[in-house]
Amino acid sequence: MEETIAYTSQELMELEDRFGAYNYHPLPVVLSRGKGVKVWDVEGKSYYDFLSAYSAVNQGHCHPRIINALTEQAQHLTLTSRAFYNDVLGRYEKYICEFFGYDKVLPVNTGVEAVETAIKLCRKWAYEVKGIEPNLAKIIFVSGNFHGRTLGAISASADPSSTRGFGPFVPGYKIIPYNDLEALQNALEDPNVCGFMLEPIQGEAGVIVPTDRYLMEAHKLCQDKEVLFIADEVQTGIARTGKMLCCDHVGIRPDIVILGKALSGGVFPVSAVLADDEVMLSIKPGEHGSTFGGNPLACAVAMEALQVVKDENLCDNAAHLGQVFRSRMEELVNQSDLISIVRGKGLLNAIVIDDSPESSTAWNLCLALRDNGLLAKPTHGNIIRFAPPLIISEEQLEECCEIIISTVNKFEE
Ligand code: IF1
Repeated sequence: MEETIAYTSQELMELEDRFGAYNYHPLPVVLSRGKGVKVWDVEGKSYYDFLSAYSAVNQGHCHPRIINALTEQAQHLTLTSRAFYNDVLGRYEKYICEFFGYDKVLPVNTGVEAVETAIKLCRKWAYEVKGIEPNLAKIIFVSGNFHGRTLGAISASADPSSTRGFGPFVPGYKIIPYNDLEALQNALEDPNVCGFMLEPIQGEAGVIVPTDRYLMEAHKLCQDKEVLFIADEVQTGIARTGKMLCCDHVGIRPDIVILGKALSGGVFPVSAVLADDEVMLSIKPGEHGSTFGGNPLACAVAMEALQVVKDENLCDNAAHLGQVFRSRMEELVNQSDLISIVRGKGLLNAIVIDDSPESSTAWNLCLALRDNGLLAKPTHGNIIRFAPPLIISEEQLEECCEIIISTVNKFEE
C-alpha cells in the first residue's frame, strides 16, 4: 500500500492524465474535501459547489446523518447479494414505497441502471399485460434527452456526442421533439407503443423547462392510449426543483419513476425504480437483478438521505431560494450583453451565454468563477448549469449571486 504522500493539484492532474481514460474533460481544480455547500481543493482553497455532482449531493457534501448511517451499517453488513434476505432491504422498500406512494420498488445502483430497468419493465408489461406481440414493443423518447451512457440509454439519444461511434443501437425506440404534444399524439397512434420516457425538466440539454400543460397533457394522452408514462427523475427528483418529484409541480403520478443521484446524498451509488404491482410484477424471479442492487449499505444510506430531505425542508428551501436566484440572475440578464437567458425551477437553473456553443466563453467564465470561489461547469457549450446543494442558506446564496454577477461584469470589461 503506497504511503500517503502530499501531492499538489498539478501532480494529481498529471496522474489522471497518465493513468486515466480520457472520457472526461474536468475543470482544472482538484478537490480533496467537501462539507455542506462547500468543497476545498488540495491547496486548501474553498469553493461553493454549484454543480452538486450533477444534483447528487442535494443534502450537501458529507451530511453527518448520512455518513453516520453509512459507517453504522458498514460495521455490520454491507452486501449479501439477493441470493439471501437481509434485515435492511425490506425496511427500506417499505420506507421508500410509502415515501413516494407506490406499491413496489426495484432497487439498483446507478441512474442508468434504473433507466434500463424501467425500459425492461415497460417492455415486459407490454407483452404480458398490454398484449403487444413479442419483440414489437416500442418506447417513445424525446430529443434532447439524457438518460445515461449505456447502449440502452444512448439508443434513445439524438445527440452525436452520446452516440457517435457506438452503434448499432437498440431497436424499438422512437424519438420525437420535446414539449410537442402533437408529435406525441401522432406517435401514440402506433398500437405497439407501450411507454413514453422523459425528464420532466431536461438537465443535460441545458435545463429545458417544458410548459406545465405539456406534462399534464402528455400524461393524459398516455393514459388514454394505455401507454406507461415513465419519468426519469434522476436529476430532477429528491427536492431539486422545489418538490419531492418534479412531476409533483403539475400533479401527475408517473406509472414508473426513476430515481438516483441524491437518493443517497452522494454518499453511495443508489438508484431505484418505483411502480405499482401491475407493472412491477411483470418481472418474475430471476429475470432481472444486480449484485449490489438493494444492498444493506445502500438501503441504510438511502433511508437516511430521504429522511434528511424531509427533516430539513429541502423542497421549500429549493423552491424559495430558486426564485431568489432567478430574480438576481434576471438583473444580470438585463445589465449584461453576455447572458441572454436564465431558466429553471427550484435550485436547478442555468444561464445561456449569448455566444456560439462552439465558443469557449462559457468554459472561460467557469474558470473565472472557479478563481472567485464558485464551481460550475458548462453543459452543451454555451449554457452554464447552476445547482447548489439544497441546504444552502439565503445568505450563502446571496453571496454566490454576488460572485456570479461580479465575475460576469469583470469578464465583460
Ligand atoms: C456523465 C450529464 C447530468 C441523468 C438523468 C439518468 C442519468 C443521468 C436525467 C444516469 C446522469 C450524469 C451523468 C454524468 C454527468 C451527469 C449529467 F451531464 F451527463 F447529463 F447530470 F446532466 N438520467 N447524469 O442526468 O445516471 O448512470 O450517471 O448514475 O455521464 O457524465 P448515472
